Amino acid sequence: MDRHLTLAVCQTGPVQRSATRAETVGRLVHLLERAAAAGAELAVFPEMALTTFFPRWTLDESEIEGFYEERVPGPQTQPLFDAARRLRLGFALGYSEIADEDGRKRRFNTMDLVDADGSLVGRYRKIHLPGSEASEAGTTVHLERRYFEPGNLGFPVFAYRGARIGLALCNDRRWPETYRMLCLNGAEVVLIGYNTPAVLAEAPTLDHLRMFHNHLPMQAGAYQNTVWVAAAAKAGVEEGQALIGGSCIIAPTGEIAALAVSVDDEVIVHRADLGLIDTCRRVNFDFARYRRPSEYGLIAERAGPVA
Ligand code: CDT
Repeated sequence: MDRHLTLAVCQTGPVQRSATRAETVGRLVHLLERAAAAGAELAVFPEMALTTFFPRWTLDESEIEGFYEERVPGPQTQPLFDAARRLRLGFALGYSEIADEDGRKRRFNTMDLVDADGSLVGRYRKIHLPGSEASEAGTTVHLERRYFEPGNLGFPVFAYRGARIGLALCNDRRWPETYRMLCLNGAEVVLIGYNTPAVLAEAPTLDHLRMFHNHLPMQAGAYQNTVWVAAAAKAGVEEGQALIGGSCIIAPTGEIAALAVSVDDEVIVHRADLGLIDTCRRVNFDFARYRRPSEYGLIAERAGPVA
């Protein structure tokens, strides 16, 4: 039986601090409409799609409140969920979450998977938080560790239109564990949102590799785990900081099947053949047949210290 899922990546251009939530949500609704018109069955938006990437600044408590969502959908994000229902198109949305949990306020960098009827399918909270808690001399200010806790939901996989979907956020995409854990949990498609600076003060000699290092781990993750990857950037110059684009849809072969060409609001679409996962698995990565987890620990123990 043929199994396909038409994926849309809704890349956004910059979201400036002055933008209202209504304006930003309006942009996202428009992107969702474009994705639906192109035949998409599932769309992915960037990390922190509702606001500017505020961890680029050192802010105090009184200044950060407005960047977090207490409830999703809430009054300001409801139009997006109404659009999903109207268009019969589910989506994954990255945003900053503030939750009442364990008797205290907890903040997470979160992505929700929303069904085509506007209901919540599942939630992921970013595990790999890059940067630092306070700005450090000679480095790009990137304070996710100041504003968020590491995710506490593991790497869950959710059913959507008969496909198994995993979620990840930005720096997660650079770690092999992300794809491996999601795929051990049965993921067939991994949806990713990101905000990635085009240059880093700490490593200017690597600037020319920023896009290569964006695609390399996602293509390797897709290939080595026989999974589709769809990744949405927030791109362009946001509050004076250039963010890379390069949003893409990657096949389980590791090939880029669709690629954004701008650093602005843009939709790319690809009809993903889920059958390709089995084909690629047969060639090499049949985990049940060929992985040897029982051996990996032994090899590490035997290796001993480097002489
Ligand atoms: N948002 C996010 O995770 N960005 C990181 C850049 C970190 S720069 C210190 C990324 O891996 O793209």
